[in-house]
Amino acid sequence: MRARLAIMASGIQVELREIVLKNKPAHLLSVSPKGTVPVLITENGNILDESLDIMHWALQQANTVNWLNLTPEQHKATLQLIQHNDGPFKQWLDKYKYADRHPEQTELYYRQQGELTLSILEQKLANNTHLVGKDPSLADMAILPFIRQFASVDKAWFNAAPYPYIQAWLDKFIASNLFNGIMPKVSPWHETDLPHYFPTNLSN
Ligand SMILES: N[C@@H](CCC(=O)N[C@@H](CS)C(=O)NCC(=O)O)C(=O)O
Repeated sequence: MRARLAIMASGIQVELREIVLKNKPAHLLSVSPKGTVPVLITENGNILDESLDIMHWALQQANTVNWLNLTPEQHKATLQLIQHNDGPFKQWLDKYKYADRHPEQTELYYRQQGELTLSILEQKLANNTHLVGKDPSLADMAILPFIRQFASVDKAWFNAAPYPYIQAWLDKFIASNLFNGIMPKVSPWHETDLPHYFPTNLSN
């Protein structure tokens, strides 16, 4: 989702092959044996198989958004936030989402571990409209999809929880053209398909 956000915001278009994780195409595994998505192959054949690398690649070609226009302090804060998100927060999120598969602790426990991160983000958003400044940037777009997942586990709880700044930040994201532009479902790719492009319509 974060890779699609950066591609869409950058005003570039890529060929998109939707993957079913239970049935990974041989070509995917041949270019990136670790078998995670997303994977992007650039025109000169470079393989990018980390979503953050794809975000950077897209944003470096863009003149439409300034998500990488960061001061050194903002850059440092961005790295810290994303590292924390992709590390401990994502681990707690996965356990919170699938608490029944991790019976060593309760769902409540996993949620509370995730909330340690929510408190940090809430504090940032209370001081600024976005995570590292007044404008949306890489940190927001790299992290928002995960907060959306966290919120979705128990919407009623999340809506009543004491995170007004996160709630407003997430609501605005979910209402944005950018978010809605990346959401339409795409059918899984088959070898015989004609190319499918993303975004389908560049004027989106
Ligand atoms: N660090 C990677 C993580 C990617 C990742 O874990 N992707 C999941 C789907 S969201 C995946 O491909 N899992 C492989 C599988 O379930 O087989 C990135 O952000 O690019």
